[in-house]
Amino acid sequence: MKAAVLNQIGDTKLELREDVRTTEVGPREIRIRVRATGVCHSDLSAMDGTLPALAPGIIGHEGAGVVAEVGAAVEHLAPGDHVIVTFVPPCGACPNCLRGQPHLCAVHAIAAFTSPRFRVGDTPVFGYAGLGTFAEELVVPAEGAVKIPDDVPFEIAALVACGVTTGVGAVLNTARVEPGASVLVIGCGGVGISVIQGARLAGAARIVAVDPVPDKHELARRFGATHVTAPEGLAALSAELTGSMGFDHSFDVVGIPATIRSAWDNARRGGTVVVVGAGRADAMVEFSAQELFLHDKRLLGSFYGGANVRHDYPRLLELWRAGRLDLDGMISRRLGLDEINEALEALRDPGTLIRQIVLL
Ligand code: CXF
Ligand code: ZN
Repeated sequence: MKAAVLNQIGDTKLELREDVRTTEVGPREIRIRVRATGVCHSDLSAMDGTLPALAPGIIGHEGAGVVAEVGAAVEHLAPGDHVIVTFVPPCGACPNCLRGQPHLCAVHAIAAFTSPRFRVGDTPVFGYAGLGTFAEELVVPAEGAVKIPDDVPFEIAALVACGVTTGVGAVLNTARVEPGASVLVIGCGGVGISVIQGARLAGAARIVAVDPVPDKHELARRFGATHVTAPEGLAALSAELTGSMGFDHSFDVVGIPATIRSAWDNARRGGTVVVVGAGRADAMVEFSAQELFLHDKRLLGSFYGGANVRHDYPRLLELWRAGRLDLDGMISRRLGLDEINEALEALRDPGTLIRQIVLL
């Protein structure tokens, strides 16, 4: 089959090949025919070494498709089912799953680094984060796919696999934003826009979006931001809206020390600071020992929007159906797999794109 292969970490281009195979479907695995995949910033982060990934590998982790084959022990899925994939398949039995934090299940996530599910000739090829949706087909654990209604377009479904769940989940599950709250969102890419939409859903009264790219401001307004600014304008806006007390909830959706620090600085005492951006392991953020206790802020990480995919995927799709979550508007353009390098190049430029969708 056709797939886009990352030969080495550090490569800026993927190699399109037609001789990629998946492994056989094990008893508890399924094969999925990928129909749509988003191009997420974490795919670039896998390529440039910001996030851990193995090469040779197939990246892409935001996808939807059709079940093509199921292993002998799989009961809850059948060929023909439409599904959304997940990069954290919840095993359902580990302490994290049992305590209600399935997004932290490590069982299959660790296996993704030890069991390659693709091959080129005799060479094992790893799927990024256990997936690898920049391929026509992939094999995943049966828990790695959530069945969805047949009438949901694949491109809409694909968005839910990462960006939308991560962003909306950070608001609803991690921060638990309350009606009337003031919310600050730093970074207006696909996940940032999803945080803005989540804040709108939660009933936030003020949603301030910060991004250095002017074209992102109009975009942020379209999805629910009540105020927009470049980073230099934030202090004045905080003065106007909060009397410089700071926002009830602030979200970093960039993942670099300066923006995390800004999210902290612009949250009110007793407010919530949520780090959604996926930063480097060696990037350090400084906090003084005194401010950490004195300001009484809740500094929270948010991985995968704290999501329970079996509960959150369906509810996000229901919100989309009800017209309360704009997913159609998040798609900036559609491409084919052979245009994947063009899509990655466009994403490197912090321009006007929200989500590019690759249709397979
Ligand atoms: C990432 C986190 C690390 C694994 C792949 C997905 N999250 C969002 O893009
Ligand atoms: Zn992602």
